[in-house]
Amino acid sequence: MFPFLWPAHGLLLAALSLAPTRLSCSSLAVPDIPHIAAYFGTKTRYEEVNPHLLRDFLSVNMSVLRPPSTERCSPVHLTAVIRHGSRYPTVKNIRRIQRLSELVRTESSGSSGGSAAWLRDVRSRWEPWYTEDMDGRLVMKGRDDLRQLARRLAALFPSLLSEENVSERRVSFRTSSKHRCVSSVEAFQEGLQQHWGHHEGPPEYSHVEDDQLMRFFEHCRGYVEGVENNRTALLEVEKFKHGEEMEAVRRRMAESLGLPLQRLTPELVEAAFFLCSYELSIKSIHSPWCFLFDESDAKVLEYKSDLKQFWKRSHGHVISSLSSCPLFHHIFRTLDKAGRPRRSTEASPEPASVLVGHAETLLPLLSLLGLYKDQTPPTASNYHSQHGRSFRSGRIVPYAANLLFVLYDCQRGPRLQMLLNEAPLRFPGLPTEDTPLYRDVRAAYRHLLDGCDFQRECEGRAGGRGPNTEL
Ligand SMILES: *[C@@H]1O[C@H](CO)[C@@H](O)[C@H](O)[C@H]1NC(C)=O
Ligand SMILES: *[C@@H]1O[C@H](CO)[C@@H](O)[C@H](O)[C@H]1NC(C)=O
Ligand SMILES: CC(=O)N[C@H]1CO[C@H](CO)[C@@H](O)[C@@H]1O
Repeated sequence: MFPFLWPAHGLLLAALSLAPTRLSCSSLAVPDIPHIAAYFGTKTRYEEVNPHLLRDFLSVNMSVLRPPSTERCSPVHLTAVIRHGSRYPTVKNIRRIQRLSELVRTESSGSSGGSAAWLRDVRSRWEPWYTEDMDGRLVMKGRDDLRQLARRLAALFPSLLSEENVSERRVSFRTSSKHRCVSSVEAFQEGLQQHWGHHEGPPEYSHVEDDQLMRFFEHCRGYVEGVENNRTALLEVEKFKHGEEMEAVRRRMAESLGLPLQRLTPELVEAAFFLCSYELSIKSIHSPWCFLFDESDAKVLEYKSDLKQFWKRSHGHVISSLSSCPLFHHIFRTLDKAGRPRRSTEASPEPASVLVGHAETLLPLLSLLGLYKDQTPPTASNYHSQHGRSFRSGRIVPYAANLLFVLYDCQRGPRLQMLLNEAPLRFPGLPTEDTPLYRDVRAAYRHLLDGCDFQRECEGRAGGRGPNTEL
C-alpha cells in the first residue's frame, strides 16, 4: 500500500545502525513511521489521528454516531467542513529546504562517528527534489486522503450521501479557490463514485468556489490588520523561537550536523523537521532527516507551531474566531432549513453540504464554537506546564481534517451531533450529551446566532481588536 518510491532502505538501515546518543532511535518497533510523526502540527497525517486506517482505510465504526438510544432517530442532514489533503510545501518552505540541504552539503563536517555516517548517507543518497512550482499543491496521497474519507462518509451516511442524492445535485459542494482545495473536492467526488462502483472517467458533478465563505480570514479587515499584518500579534511565537527550549534543540542539531551554530537558524531547524514530515506525508517514507530529532525535540517544535496556530488562528485574538462568522451563520442557516418541519408537499431539505477549505478555515470556526480553549493560554514561557493542553493542532487539523454536523430527526424533535476527524465531539455548552436537541444547541449559541456580524466585527473597528483579555 505504501511503496517506497525512493531508495530509502539502505539509508534507513544505515541510520538505524547508528548508535550515538543523538541519532539513535526508538522507532525500531514501527520502522516505517518516524517516532515523531504525531508531532507535526498541521503537517500531521490523518492516519496519525486515526491509526486504524493504516490497516484498513475504509474501516468505519458506526458506533461513533450517537443518537439517544431511547428515541427513534434518523439522520436528515450532514454538513462536512473538510481540510484539503496532504500537499507539497509552499514556496517559502521549499526555499528553506533548499537552503538547508545546500548548507549540509557544503558546510557540515562529521566529527563524531555516527553523525559522519549520517552525513555521508544524506550527501550521497538524498537529493532535494522539491521545486517551487509544487507550491502547496495537493499530492497523490492527498487525493487518496479525500477519496478515502468520501468512501467512509458515504458508508456512514448511506441515506444522505447516496448516489441518487448526489447525481440529482441535492448535495452541494463548496470550496476555497486554492488549487489544493479544488483538487480535494474533485477527489472527494471521485471517492463517492468509487463507493458506488463506478470507475470510469472523472465525475461530472459540479462545485462552487466561494472564498468569502471558505477563506473569510482574508476578507476580514480587522483580522488582516490586527493579526495577519501586525508584527506584535505573534510575539509569543517569536519569543519561543529564540527561547531556551528551541535554542537547546538548535544547539544539539548543529552538533549532530557538525555545523557552526550561527549558520543553523531556527528556520532551518524547522525546515529539517518539516522535511521529515513532508517525506512521510507525500511519499510515505521514513526520511533520514527524522533521525536528527528525538521525541523531546519534536515536542518543542510541535509547541512552536501550536503557539503560532493559537495566536494567529485561534483563541489568542478574538478577531480570529469572529472572522469565521459568515461560515458559522452559513452552517446554522443550512441546519435550520434542514430541521424545519415540512408539509409532505414541500421539497425535501438538502441532505448534505460539503465545504472544503484550510486549517485556517477550521481553527477559527472551532474556536468560535468554544472548543479547545484551555484554562491557561500557551505562551513562550509556560511550555513546561502545557504538556496536557487540549490545543494540539496535529490532533485537531491534520491533513483532511473534518468537522461534521449531523442533524437527526428524532421523536422529541431535531438533534445535532458534532464529530471531529470521525470521533464524537461535544458542544462546550452542553457537555453531558453527544447529541443534544437542536433547540438546546441554538440556545447555547444564541449570542452568536443573534450577533457575530461580519460587517461589524471585521469592518467596524479599524485596526482590529487587541488580544483577548479574558483568556
Ligand atoms: C468502535 O468504537 C467504539 C467506541 O466508540 C469502540 O468501543 C469499539 O471498540 C470500536 N469498534 C471497532 C470495531 O473498532
Ligand atoms: C497588534 O497586536 C498587539 C498585540 O496583540 C495589539 O496590542 C495591537 O493593538 C495590535 N495592533 C493593531 C494595529 O491592531
Ligand atoms: C432529499 C432526498 O431526496 N433525499 C434522498 C437521498 O437518498 C436517499 C437514498 O437514495 C433517499 O431515500 C432520500 O429520499
